[in-house]
Amino acid sequence: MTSKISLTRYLVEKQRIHDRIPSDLRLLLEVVARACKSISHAVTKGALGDVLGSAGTGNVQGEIQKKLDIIANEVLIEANEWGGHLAAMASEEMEGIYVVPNRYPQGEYLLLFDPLDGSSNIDVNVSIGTIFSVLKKPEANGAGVSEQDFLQAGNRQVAAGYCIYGPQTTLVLTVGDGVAMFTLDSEQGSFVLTQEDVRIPEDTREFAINMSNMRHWAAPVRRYIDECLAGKEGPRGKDFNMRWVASMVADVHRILTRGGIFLYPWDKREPDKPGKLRLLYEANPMGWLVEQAGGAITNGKQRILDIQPGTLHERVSVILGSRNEVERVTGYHAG
Ligand code: AHM
Ligand code: MG
Repeated sequence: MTSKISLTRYLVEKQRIHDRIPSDLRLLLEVVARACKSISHAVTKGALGDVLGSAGTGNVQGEIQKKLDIIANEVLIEANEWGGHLAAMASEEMEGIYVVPNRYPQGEYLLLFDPLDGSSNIDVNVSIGTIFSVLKKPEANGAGVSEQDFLQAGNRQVAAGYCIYGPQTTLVLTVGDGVAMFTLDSEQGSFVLTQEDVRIPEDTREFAINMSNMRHWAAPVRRYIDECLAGKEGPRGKDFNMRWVASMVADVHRILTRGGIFLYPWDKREPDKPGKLRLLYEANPMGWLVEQAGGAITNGKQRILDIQPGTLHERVSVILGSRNEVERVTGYHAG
């Protein structure tokens, strides 16, 4: 009989046998997973738990917060602040960083998260998720911790992942040696390894983009989608399918599962904004996962993981997924 491998065992082996992660990082990832379990529980309750609807407040990006945005943010903070492995946290839902209070020991890691991605899907019972990224506090900056410490390029991440709350709750993780997926066994209360060495096919016939913004796109994006839509008779010589969940976690999860390309590009609606998605909480962690699975991610001009962030809530244009398609769209931008 093959025994099931829990997330705990997987992480212990990553630490002990493969020497891939130190014990503090293992503990941190365990705590994040525990918080995701608790968020999954709240999500599942829906109307019965009085967690649906708007909280009546706005976040730093001027977006209306849902009750679950706030609940998920609090769950992540409360779970992580006392363990001794973190120096500070940053969230899409908080204006500034959250420094671990003095009454708790300070660790050397920084945790960044989008507590509940796909907020517009909460009330309609469509998949949503939590996205997270882990950085190390730069040693050069002394004992304290500041916003500046978070402004590190995505290639400095030491762990990244997401947890999708869909028909199943699945945690997807990388610590830099491939991507693994863990499905929540709700009877046992533990995440069980269900796929290792996730690979994204290099080619695809499926794209994901919000087509309602078509008239606002830049020429290279328009050209790429026009060519996909032209199908067999067009320059690509094949038919394409389209999917758009409007939850990045769900769209990325599909791409990790069967390939595809996802675009949330810059557009003319707000020309001064580089894009809608956030570099530190969304693009970097998803980007590292995608690259670790053999895919690619760019902003049309450069690899996203090489971008030096200037501010905590910086936005970015995102093109990710099957390598050959991402390279094609990026090439159109160069031309
Ligand atoms: P959120 O973090 O506030 O939920 O916003 C991010 C989401 C992504 O999950 C998704 O890809 C995108 O916004 C959908 O945007 P749109 O509604 O413009 O299609
Ligand atoms: Mg989000």
